[in-house]
Amino acid sequence: MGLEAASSRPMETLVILDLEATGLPPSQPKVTELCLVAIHRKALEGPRAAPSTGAPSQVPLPPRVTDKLCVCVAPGKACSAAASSLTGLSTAMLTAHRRPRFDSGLVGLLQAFLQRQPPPVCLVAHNGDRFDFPLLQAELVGAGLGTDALSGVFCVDSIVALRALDRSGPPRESSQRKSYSLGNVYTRLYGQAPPDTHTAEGDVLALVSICQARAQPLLHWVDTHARPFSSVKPMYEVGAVTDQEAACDTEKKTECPKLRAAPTVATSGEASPGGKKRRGRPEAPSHPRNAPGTSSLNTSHLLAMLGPLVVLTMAVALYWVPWSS
Ligand code: DCM
Ligand code: MG
Repeated sequence: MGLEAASSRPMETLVILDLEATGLPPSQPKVTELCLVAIHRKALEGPRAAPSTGAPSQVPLPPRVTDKLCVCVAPGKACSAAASSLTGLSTAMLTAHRRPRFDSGLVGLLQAFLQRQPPPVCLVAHNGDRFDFPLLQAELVGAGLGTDALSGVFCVDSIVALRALDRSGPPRESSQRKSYSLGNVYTRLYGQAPPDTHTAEGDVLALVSICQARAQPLLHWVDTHARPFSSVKPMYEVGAVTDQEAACDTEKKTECPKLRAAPTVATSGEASPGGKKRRGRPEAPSHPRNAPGTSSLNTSHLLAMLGPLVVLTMAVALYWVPWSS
């Protein structure tokens, strides 16, 4: 996408990212909401940054200069009860509000948003290596783009970063077994739970506050550990969905002939027996002559041809029997 960057250069823009989804792996989750907040490294290095050590401090104001992109997405499959209860989002609600699917239009929006940022750009997500990055890659592939859709962009997982920073800190800290969940890290730093958890924007802003608390060491760690986003493997195998299919509302399948033809795969998105995710695309009809596995079609043709032949044979037999005796 033209965001050329060399990993040897310091990351100039951090884009804090969070995805909400229909559930957790291995359910092949789909995105229901995403939020990206782009921050220039100067905003973290600047005077607003919170002190990096000591007792819980006041939550800093977020940097004044940020770009923000928050989008709700119709997932095309049901949210788990747990996911809906955590996020406050349901497939019915997203559909009722006519949110489009994760389609090529949204990918274009993401690319344009990232393109505006001074490179090198690095995505930062909490547990990103295991959840947000592979899920985003699966959605990019599902929208018809390849895993290079965000080429030139880098990524780091803030859990990995914070663990590594603690390990390199005083032994007293690193010897403790700590939880690195977003809520627990935030509470350790600021003595209170983060607001608006499990909304994409709320989680991003909580992570921004965490980044502000550890700004200098974190930036240094990011500069030395950022990896190309294109190296992230999709969370699951997925076939591309055309824009027409993506535009079809999964809860209004009757309005979409393609989806009506394959309602089970379109609504659930669950793994097929082979483990391959299929989403709303009906099976291509097998060719009756060439393709294997068309025996039922051939049998009916054969019966249709044999029928008259049997009748003819019986007639001839009846004619000959009286004459021959
Ligand atoms: N999630 C879930 N069950 C959990 C935690 C998370 O299904 N116990 C899913 C739904 C969330 C998504 O993961 O939308 C991302 O989690 P988080 O809100 O922590 O970013
Ligand atoms: Mg979240």
